Amino acid sequence: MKAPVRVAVTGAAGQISYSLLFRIAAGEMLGTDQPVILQMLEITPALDALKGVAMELDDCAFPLLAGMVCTDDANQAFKDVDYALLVGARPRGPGMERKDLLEANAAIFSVQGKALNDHASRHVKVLVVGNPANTNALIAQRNAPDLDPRQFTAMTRLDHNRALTQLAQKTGKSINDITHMTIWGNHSSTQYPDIHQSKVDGAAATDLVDHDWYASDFIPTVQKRGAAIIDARGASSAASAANAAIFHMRDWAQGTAAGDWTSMGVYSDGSYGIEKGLIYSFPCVCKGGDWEIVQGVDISDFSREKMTATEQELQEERDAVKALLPS
Ligand code: NAX
Repeated sequence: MKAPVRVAVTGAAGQISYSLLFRIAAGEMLGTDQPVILQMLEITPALDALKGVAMELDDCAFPLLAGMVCTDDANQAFKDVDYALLVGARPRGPGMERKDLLEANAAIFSVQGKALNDHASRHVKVLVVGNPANTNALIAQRNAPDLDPRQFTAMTRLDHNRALTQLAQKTGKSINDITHMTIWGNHSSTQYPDIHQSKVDGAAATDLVDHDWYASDFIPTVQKRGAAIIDARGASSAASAANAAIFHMRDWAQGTAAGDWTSMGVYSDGSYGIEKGLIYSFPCVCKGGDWEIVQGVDISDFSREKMTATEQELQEERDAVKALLPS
């Protein structure tokens, strides 16, 4: 049996974590031969609820669960962690403006970025799920100057998975037949789900669906799927978000499927003309525990306009919290 690795999960008493923690402990993220120590962070008022989650984890008698830490101290939660899934975030309260929300989260993610910088393994892989995920990831990254910016990522895998299913259902195929889906940009309603490179059972997706459906149905459906889930369920996506977090980390740690790519919010190196330093979702291939942005994808005028719109939103979000970012 391998030596255990340490996995931090924040917002550990929340609804996404209620699905996520059990799947990590079952080995679905890092493999069924990889023991894990779960280091769970919550705010002080939620520590009792977190204790209940830990009791349930105990009661599962997971063979791979080698230990647990429950804490309201980020320094303790991130001590020596190899993986950090930052799920907890401040939700929008009544009367809260977008800028207030960004600032409240900037405060949380700057503290967590510093704690990761000071206490995590030097090889930690960080995934930010809590919204606004891309900008929260940027804030954490900027507060962790001793870590490589490439160690901070934001989750657009749920959007990617939603796009796969919409295309599969439209073409009457299985999601297993679909490759090369891309989500560009922000995890928000400006994201751009792009099927121009997608293949359905080897055929070009754009040959199988008409442009009207793509532009007027597919794109808004994927962009607004989170709101549709809230309307239907009375609560935001939880199990599917946890699933996407598992897939994101699994692929980063163990590699993307041969011949395919995934979508990840990553540190922009200027690829495709996207401003360097933003956390922007690109098509990525993972191998050997690292990711790289897929190069050479053709960008049509239609795509460029949408990629720029979502880039501008990320620039605005960044500018709204600029005062709180270390220079
Ligand atoms: P919940 O409100 O059920 O849980 C969040 C938990 O975080 C709460 O238990 C809260 O006490 C805790 N928390 C708040 N501040 C904290 C802090 N400073 N340190 C540690 N814990 C803290 O929300 P849930 O449904 O689990 O969603 C969590 C986040 O995921 C939200 O920000 C949500 O918007 C975001 N999502 C992101 C998605 C994505 O694709 N990137 C999709 C799903 C989801 O909407």
